[in-house]
Amino acid sequence: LSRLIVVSNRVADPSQTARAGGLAVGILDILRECGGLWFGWDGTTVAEGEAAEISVTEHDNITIATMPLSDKDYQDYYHGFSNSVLWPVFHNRLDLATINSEAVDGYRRVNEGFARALSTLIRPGDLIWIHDYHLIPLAAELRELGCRNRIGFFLHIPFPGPEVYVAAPEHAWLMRCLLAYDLVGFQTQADVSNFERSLQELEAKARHEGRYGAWPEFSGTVAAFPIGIDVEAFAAMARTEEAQARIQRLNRHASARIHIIGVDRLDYTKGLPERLRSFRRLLELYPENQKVATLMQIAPPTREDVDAYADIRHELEGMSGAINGEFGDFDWTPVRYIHRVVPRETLAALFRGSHVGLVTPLRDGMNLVAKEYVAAQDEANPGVLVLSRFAGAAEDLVEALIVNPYDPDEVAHAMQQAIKMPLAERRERHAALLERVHKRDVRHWRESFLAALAAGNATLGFIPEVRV
Ligand code: ADQ
Repeated sequence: LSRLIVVSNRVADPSQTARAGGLAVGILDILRECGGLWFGWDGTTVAEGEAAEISVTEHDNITIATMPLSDKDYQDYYHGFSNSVLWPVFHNRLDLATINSEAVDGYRRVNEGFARALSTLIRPGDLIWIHDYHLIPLAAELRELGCRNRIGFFLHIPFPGPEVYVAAPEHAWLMRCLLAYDLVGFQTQADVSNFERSLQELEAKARHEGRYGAWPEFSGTVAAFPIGIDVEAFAAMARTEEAQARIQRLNRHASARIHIIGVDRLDYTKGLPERLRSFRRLLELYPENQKVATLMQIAPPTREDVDAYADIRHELEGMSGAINGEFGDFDWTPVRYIHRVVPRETLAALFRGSHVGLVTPLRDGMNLVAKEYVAAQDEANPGVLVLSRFAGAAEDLVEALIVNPYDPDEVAHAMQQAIKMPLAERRERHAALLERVHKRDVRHWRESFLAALAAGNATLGFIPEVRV
């Protein structure tokens, strides 16, 4: 078995597995199984000019190698290009992209630096798996340094269509960087098709301008590997006695009988103001839900140093205050808004105790909350998932109530349909969803990706039929 090297912007701490999310655990498991190394930023910054030393530690079978960034690198690479350009552009939010050339330089510089540090740790035969938009140029930089190992890339966020993709600065360079991989994995078939169309348009443009010779030949594989969760582990958390007690407390203390839940990082891609607007419409269009239904929105802070994130926080606080002021009563608070991280066990219990799971991002690579909501339900009396058509998860989870998150009336109707849905239909939809969530779980995701990376030699557009 080849040794596996995983590279991602942030690295999970193997000694803190209990607190880590499903994805981190999924990656740690495979590293433990085949022995491996996880490389990335250590989350700290050092002053300009101070040496950024790589630190290497061993945990059982896993080597963790991390390094700090300089303050300027953090600003340009992380805050600047990754989160203020690639994140909004790839999520179709050109209006929120802040484009400046220093940020691109920083992005290039950090990827070069990571490649130099990582190349000292690579052995012949290692499989290298690079994650996400922060690190698109890493394989090209490693190739420059003579690395001939098989290198795969997985993009956790959507890939936009060509008309949006070309708004990213240096998009032709970024595309060439992607062609340095042996395997490029996306969340959905829609992303694969967007990537292929963007590539074809750039090739056509280069050919038209007589520069076709300069365009690199791509011999790698492109395919969709929809990410999943550890279904059993999450379901088990929702079934504990403690979870049961929490659900009972929720029902005893709240005057509301119907619980609707949303759980998302506080990010403008998650459609939170639109969601509150839809909940307001539910109360207006179906007043029987007043004093009866509650929306619990859990939205922990992220990336608060980016302006757009501070804006969304204020907007949300204003909107939930307005709904509560207008509709609320002495014994009923329509919106419960919680702005912090909640332990995963608590989330699992809250999902299980909620009649409706509201997952309505404006754009999302996959969305694991949708899958966690399904996994946490009581099969005998399950809640209903209302899911945005713009979440990657909607490609597979077709038995959810699929909605357009921009249309508050449509989402309100779907919530009402979910509230009124007969038990037989809820069970039927849930059983079908649970089967899908099981089939494409986190193990299937990582094993099918790694099988394709190890096997190689397919051509563009080939979808490997890997069953593990
Ligand atoms: P995210 O945008 O972070 O991930 P998501 O897939 O929903 O979105 O994952 C969020 C995770 O954080 C879930 O496991 C959820 O339970 C957890 N979480 C959210 N709020 C929490 C809270 N208050 N307390 C504790 N935990 C909380 C990116 C992409 C997604 C893609 C994933 C994985 O944007 O589209 O699905 O990567 O590839």
